[in-house]
Amino acid sequence: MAVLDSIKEAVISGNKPGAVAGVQQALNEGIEPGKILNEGLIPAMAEVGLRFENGEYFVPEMLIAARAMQAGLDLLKPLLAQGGVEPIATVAIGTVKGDLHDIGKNLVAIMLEGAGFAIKDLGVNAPPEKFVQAVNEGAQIVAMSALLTTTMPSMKTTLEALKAAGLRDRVKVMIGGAPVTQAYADEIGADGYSPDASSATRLAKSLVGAA
Ligand code: B1M
Repeated sequence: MAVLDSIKEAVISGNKPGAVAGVQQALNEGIEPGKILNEGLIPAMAEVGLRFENGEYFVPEMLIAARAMQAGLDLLKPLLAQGGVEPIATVAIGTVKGDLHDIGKNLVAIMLEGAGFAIKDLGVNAPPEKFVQAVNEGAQIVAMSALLTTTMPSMKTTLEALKAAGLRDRVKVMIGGAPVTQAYADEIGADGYSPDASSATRLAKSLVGAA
């Protein structure tokens, strides 16, 4: 459908008004919100992720595309909720305690939302208790971001808090952020690490068996 192609094109090129107008036009044409999401917005963000991984796009292009997708998604969200489109899983995402950097975390959240996950954003400086509470409230994935070497240990503390609360077996834990590595994820017993927002969506899907 031409309008779905125009939505894709708008998101890929970071054209926010174009994405909003495309989604509105698709709704006016009577296209199901789930179809607009699955055949317009999600493949567009997947393409953006590929271009990022291939070195064709950099963080600014990805951020601009993510904003365009978010604007289109905002229009669809209430309709998707009414239509009963089920998210893949709920992700509780936050920047760990002591850390105020949120640009990467927000990008990961938007990409995950664009890939079909429900997001519970715990914000920045999120203490272990906040993650524990989110899991108690039903989150199936905990996603922690850290940009400072001094705040990385809070990821370990959060894992320990999940264990102490008897929740570790009920949740998958993924981590990321500039100083974080796969070796660190292995060391603290996280279920996965991803280096960027695009691969974070693949990791999250594989963690819940939706790859
Ligand atoms: Co800060 N800062 N900062 N800073 N800051 C860094 C991180 C730093 C590397 C700069 C430097 O010294 N070269 C350095 C950290 C050194 C270290 O510990 N190794 C640093 C420092 C020291 C500090 C302060 C301590 C400075 C001071 O006050 N003396 C202070 C700390 C405040 C605090 O947090 N308590 C501080 C403050 C700030 C600002 C508030 C001014 C601002 C943050 C604004 C904001 O986020 N709203 C800021 C910024 C902007 C930066 C830099 C310049 C850029 C970070 C960024 O947004 N990158 C940064 C230097 C740099 O990186 N060049 C720096 C873009 C973003 C898209 O990338 O966050 O890496 P990133 O996210 C990527 C991946 O890492 C990954 O996906 C994202 C997209 O691909 N990813 C995940 C991230 N989270 C993920 C989670 C996942 C998976 C992937 O799964 C859950």
